[in-house]
This record gives sequence, C-alpha cells and structure tokens, in this order.
Amino acid sequence: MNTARLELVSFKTCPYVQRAAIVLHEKAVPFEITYIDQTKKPDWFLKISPLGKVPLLKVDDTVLFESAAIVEYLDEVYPPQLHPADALRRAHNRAWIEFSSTILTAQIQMLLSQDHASFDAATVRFHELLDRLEAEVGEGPYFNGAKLALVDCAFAPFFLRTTIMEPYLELGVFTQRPRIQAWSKALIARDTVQRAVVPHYAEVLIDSWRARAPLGRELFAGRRS
Ligand SMILES: N[C@@H](CCC(=O)N[C@@H](CS)C(=O)NCC(=O)O)C(=O)O
Repeated sequence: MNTARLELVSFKTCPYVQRAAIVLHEKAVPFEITYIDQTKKPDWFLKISPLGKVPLLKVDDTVLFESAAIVEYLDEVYPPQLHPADALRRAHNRAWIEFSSTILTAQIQMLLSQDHASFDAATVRFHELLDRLEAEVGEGPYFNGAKLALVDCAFAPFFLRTTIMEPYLELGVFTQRPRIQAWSKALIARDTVQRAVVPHYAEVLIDSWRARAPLGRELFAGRRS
C-alpha cells in the first residue's frame, strides 16, 4: 500500500486539475488540495512549477506536473487500473485524451475572443471538433463501453463546464449529438466528478468567465434557457 502524502495544487476552475481529482476520487485515495490565485501566483508555486501552470501533484517531496503524467502515475500506483490493459486500446485512449485537451483549448480560445467575428469563427472550429468526437463515441455509457477509463476522467471536466455554460451560450453542443449527450450525462452523474470541483462550481465558473472573457458580461449576461 502506497502511503505517500499527496497534495494537488490548483486554481478553482482548472479542468486539468479536476481530471486528477476525479482519478483520485475514483481510486478513493486521500489527498489535500491547495488553491492558489490564478492572477497572483505565489512565489513558492512559481519556484516549483516548471511551466507556471496547474496542476501540480506533490508526492511527498517530488513535484509532478502535466495532468497526463499525473494521472498515469496515479493509475500505475493506485488500484483499480483505469487505463485499458490492451496496449493498442491504451494508445488509442491516450490519443483521445490529447483530443480532450485540444477541445478544451478550443473552447477557452472561443471564450477569450475579442469580438463577435472571432467568437463566431471559433465556434465553427469548436463544432468541427465536437462532430469528430460524436463520430468516435460508441454505444456507451463510457468511451470504451461499460468500464470507466482515464479517457473518461479527462473528458468529464470539459462536459461539466460545457453543461454549465450551455444555458447561457446556447451553442447547441448536445443538440443532434446524442452520443456525446448520453456520455456527458453519465459522467456528470458520477459522485467522483461532482466531488472534484469546488462548492457552487457553476456560479464560480460563470463568474470567472464573466470577469475574464472580453465578451464575458454579454455572453454570460443571463441564462437564455
Ligand atoms: N497541458 C497542461 C495544461 C494545464 C493548464 O493549461 N493549466 C492552466 C489552468 S487551467 C494554467 O495553469 N495556466 C497558466 C495560467 O493561467 O497562468 C496539463 O494538462 O496539465
């Protein structure tokens, strides 16, 4: 039994940290979480974070960074194993984990648009990625079928934030994409996903984008549906 002390360093809304928190909850591994201010990163954090980014996972005195490296470490050390046992399937899942980072980045870039023309152009790219994903998803309930895997833990924070934003943005993310919709619902229903975010996450997330996005006040003025 591994008894290392685990500390996750996070911003309150970081989806990459939430991936690690979901994996830790799925494995029932105790950990501490330290939140820092994204706009005022403390010196101790800048000293130990090679890219100035979260997540960091401190494993006793060793600092890990990059969510993919962190969750693969957790998966190797703490049961149950979430990555598929088959090497080809595992590589395929890793590729789609990378895709989940790309779609998160596309969503963030869309929200950071300076004007409506850039926002509209960014939504086109976002929808293209969603269509690709819809074509890849199987019968469910999870990416590989019946068993939850690391790839699901990577997508869950994206689906959670997208579900919270949809009533404001009304981009039609889930409309005509039944597989993504069912997969998203199955993930969000998991207690381990709900416990990976701060209390009142929906309000915290919307408030943060209202403040951070150039078009934030307008995009998140009020729920349309
Ligand atoms: N590839 C990294 C991405 C992590 C990332 O982009 N984290 C964001 C917060 S969600 C960050 O720390 N950005 C630096 C900043 O906001 O200054 C991972 O998977 O861990």
